[in-house]
Amino acid sequence: MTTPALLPLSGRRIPALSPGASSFPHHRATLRLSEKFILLLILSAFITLCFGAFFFLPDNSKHKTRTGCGTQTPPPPPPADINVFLSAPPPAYFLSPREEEESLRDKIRADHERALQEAKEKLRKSRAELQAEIQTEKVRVVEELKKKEAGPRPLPPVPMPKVVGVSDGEPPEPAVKEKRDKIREMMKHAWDSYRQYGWGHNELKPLAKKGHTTNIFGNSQMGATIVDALDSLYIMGLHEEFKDGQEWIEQNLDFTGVNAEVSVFEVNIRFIGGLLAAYYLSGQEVFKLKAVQLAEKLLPAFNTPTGIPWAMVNLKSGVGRNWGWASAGSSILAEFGTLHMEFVHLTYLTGNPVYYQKVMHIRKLLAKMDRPNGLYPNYLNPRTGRWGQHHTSVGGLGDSFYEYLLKAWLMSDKTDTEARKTYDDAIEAIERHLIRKSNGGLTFIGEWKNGHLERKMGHLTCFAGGMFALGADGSPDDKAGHYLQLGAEIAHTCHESYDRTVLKLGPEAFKFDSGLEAVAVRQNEKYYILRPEVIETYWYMWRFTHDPKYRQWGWEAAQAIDKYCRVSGGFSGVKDVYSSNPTYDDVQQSFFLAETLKYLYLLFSSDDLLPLDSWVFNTEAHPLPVLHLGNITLPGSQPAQR
Ligand code: DMJ
Repeated sequence: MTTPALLPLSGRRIPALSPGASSFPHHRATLRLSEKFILLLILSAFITLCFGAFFFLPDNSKHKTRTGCGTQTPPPPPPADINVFLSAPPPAYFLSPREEEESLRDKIRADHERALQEAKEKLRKSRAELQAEIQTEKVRVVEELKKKEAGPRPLPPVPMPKVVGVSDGEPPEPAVKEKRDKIREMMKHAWDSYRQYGWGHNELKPLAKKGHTTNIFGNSQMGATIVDALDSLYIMGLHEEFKDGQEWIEQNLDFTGVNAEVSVFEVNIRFIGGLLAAYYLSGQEVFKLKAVQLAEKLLPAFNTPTGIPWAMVNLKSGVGRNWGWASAGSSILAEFGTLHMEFVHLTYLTGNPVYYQKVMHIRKLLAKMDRPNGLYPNYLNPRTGRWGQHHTSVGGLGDSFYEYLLKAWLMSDKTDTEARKTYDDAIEAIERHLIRKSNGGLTFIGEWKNGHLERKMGHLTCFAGGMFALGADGSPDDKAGHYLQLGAEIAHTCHESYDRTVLKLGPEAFKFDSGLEAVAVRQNEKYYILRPEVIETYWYMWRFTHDPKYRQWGWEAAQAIDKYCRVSGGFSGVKDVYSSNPTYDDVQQSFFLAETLKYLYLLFSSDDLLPLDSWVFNTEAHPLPVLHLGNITLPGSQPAQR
């Protein structure tokens, strides 16, 4: 792989600079740099002339005149603080008004003559000399920019958290090993296909065999699949592939000047989460540096009247805005509520309190707000600080907000009791208003819309089974058994949503209404896009219960994915899980490598691989170590309290 001179994420490489070459060869609508330079010279000489004429002309304030600069009115008097414009004239209080005027004239005359002299010299130079000069200047500017923006800034040394269980041996049971080997083979097929057809693009179109991107990445080329897949490659022992990904990141992942409007949430969970996990697993500094550089680019998103971040931010300009479809310009709960884990780690690693403060500010603001029926609506207006539409969901728009409350507590070595309490209160309200049993006895989590329960559950909501199990230990009133049971019931319901389809893959959303039980009704809810949530719940349930049915269910899903989603160019989503002849959506999602395959691999691994008392998985399945802070206090925080 070659190293381009400058590598913007947009994939439009700025060509290596060669003498006389234009920086933008395909855009002759604009001027060449050399032409711009000459124009600039002429313009500056002209401005100097105008400025000089302004002072040299006799006092003409009584007459209307044309100064040569196009004005028809007398020139205004020189500004009182003329020193701002002219370098170092004698201090005015030493001179009489007349001397002051003389001094100014001399200065202007000298400036004028120098400018003319420089212009003459430039014009005397040959074209080759001018080009060489321009070239030198360009190289200087590029070097300076590189140093200023892209150059690695050393981060303060911090104690590396205890990193345990980053690899394990082969599973002792041959049947388990065989399954795990199969998952690794699927990972290799997904990665190799992306490597071959989509390298550097965000995702892969496995049928068209080319790169794919979406608006969450600002339609730029940021190699999302590479960053998202790194830690999965690492724990699966695919070290050559990991190295290949690392090299791409070292040479290409550069956020300097990238003019892309990205989703703050997606970039945080996939890129920052992915880079941090890769750093902790491998110890390679480059991942930490890239994570921090990117995080800095996200910070302007928090510049809102309330400090609730915009959903999107332009990485170059820092201008933020919200999705057009979100209730009255609102930010989304699951988006601004899913930054905590990564941002706490950023402060830990950099010593910069800003990340911690941003997320704690969000938490404090939410704590002060009234919650209808104790529920958090999915929409919050970042200008007014008021809730938007009263819609509450544990699936899309709400999901990972609850997940991050629990995980903030776990990640803090259970010292962040405020997060735990907030989680417990939220789950208590959810159980009261959203969780029901269907006529057929399936426990489901519905959606609350303006006081009405919609008896529909999303594939995304299925992650909650794992969350309930993960939060069981430490739940109030010793309800651990209850929450483990609730997790098992959700896992069962979600398994049913898979089992009741033709492909044995779950639909995007399914109903519990009018005699329907865990099946999709609308055509646009019948797709499966390689999502992980059901398998994620199987894995957590397996870790907490070791009930073999979870491995069995996971294996069923893996086989179905391999049978119906695998194509020669990778893995694709399918549009209808109830059709024996499904069509493909032609997208290999980056989360398939980050999450779906990772959770499957872990399901057939021992509990020693990424043990849950040492690691907490972010919502994109990127493992971050528990911070045993002990006596260390995070910058910007209060001392840890047990
Ligand atoms: C992932 O990007 C994350 O899990 C996120 O929290 C929501 N869902 C997708 C995958 O379905």
